[in-house]
Amino acid sequence: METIPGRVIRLQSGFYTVQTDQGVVVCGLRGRLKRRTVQEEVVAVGDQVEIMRLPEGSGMIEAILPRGKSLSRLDPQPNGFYRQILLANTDQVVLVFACTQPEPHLRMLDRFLVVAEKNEIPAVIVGNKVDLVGKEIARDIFSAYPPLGYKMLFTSTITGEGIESLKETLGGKVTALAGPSGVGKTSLLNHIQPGLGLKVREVYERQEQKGRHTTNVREMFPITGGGYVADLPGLRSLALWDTEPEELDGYFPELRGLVADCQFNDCTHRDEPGCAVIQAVEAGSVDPDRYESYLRLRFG
Ligand SMILES: Nc1nc2c(ncn2[C@@H]2O[C@H](COP(=O)(O)OP(=O)(O)O)[C@@H](O)[C@H]2O)c(=O)[nH]1
Ligand SMILES: [Mg+2]
Ligand SMILES: [Zn+2]
Repeated sequence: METIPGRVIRLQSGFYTVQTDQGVVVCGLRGRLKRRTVQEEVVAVGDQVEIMRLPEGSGMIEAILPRGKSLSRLDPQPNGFYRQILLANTDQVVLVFACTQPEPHLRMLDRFLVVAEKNEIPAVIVGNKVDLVGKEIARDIFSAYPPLGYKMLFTSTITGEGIESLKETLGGKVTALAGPSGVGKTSLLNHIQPGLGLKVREVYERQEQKGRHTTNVREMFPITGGGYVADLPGLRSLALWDTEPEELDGYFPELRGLVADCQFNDCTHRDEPGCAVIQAVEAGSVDPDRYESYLRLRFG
């Protein structure tokens, strides 16, 4: 029997909706695939699979392709760590904040960036509602980020500024979207594609209230012309779930290269003598707010 390639776009109680060239097929999973060899999610949204079509229109997942970069977290369990895949084969994380209304919460942005860095997934920052402050002030608010290598877009659903760039950024890619409530995520997606914003179920706030119990993405949504977008569950506690304090400086691009120059090789960069990070902050080459985010994440 011929199999056809596809991508899992939805999980619902034991069934998997798979997008293929021949349309959407609701699939079951072959029993032999359920036997795990590693402590990891067997099937996640974003997985690339091979399916067999069944006569009555449904299908069967016959193979799951090796995953690329995925957003994941390690869940401590009595018998060891279990890797929960939030979104498989994630090409990028798009972090949406408003330039104002609500005021951008840059500590939260830094926390999201740590998650992206840890998962080795490129991050794009969107400063929405640029119409309310103007480009100059907007650039100033987010000035710390472009020098670190993060792509930065300024958008407005009122004037249409930046919408084309955002559309291009999302095209053909699997995007995990995140950002606080009220920043304009739904409005932006609806401008990219009518109805898209309404389809993307936002789980951010609900997950925030539940605290640490982050769940997987249950569904991602196709973008006409290629690509998918999924709303990422709340990340308030996600940044630190399985991050050792000592590795945190490695997730700040501007600190990464400095730590080798600290006098002590176990330097925490808080108050040690001969700390290259502290010296860089004092010299103005490391942004003090970013450094503050590092300290908060490391020491609470
Ligand atoms: N001034 C301005 N308001 C916006 C913009 N985008 C969204 N809004 C408004 O911000 C509020 C929240 O937008 P919404 O898309 O629901 O945000 P979400 O919670 O992130 O999905 C709504 O009242 C929108 O009309 C923008 O670019 N400029
Ligand atoms: Mg919304
Ligand atoms: Zn140091």
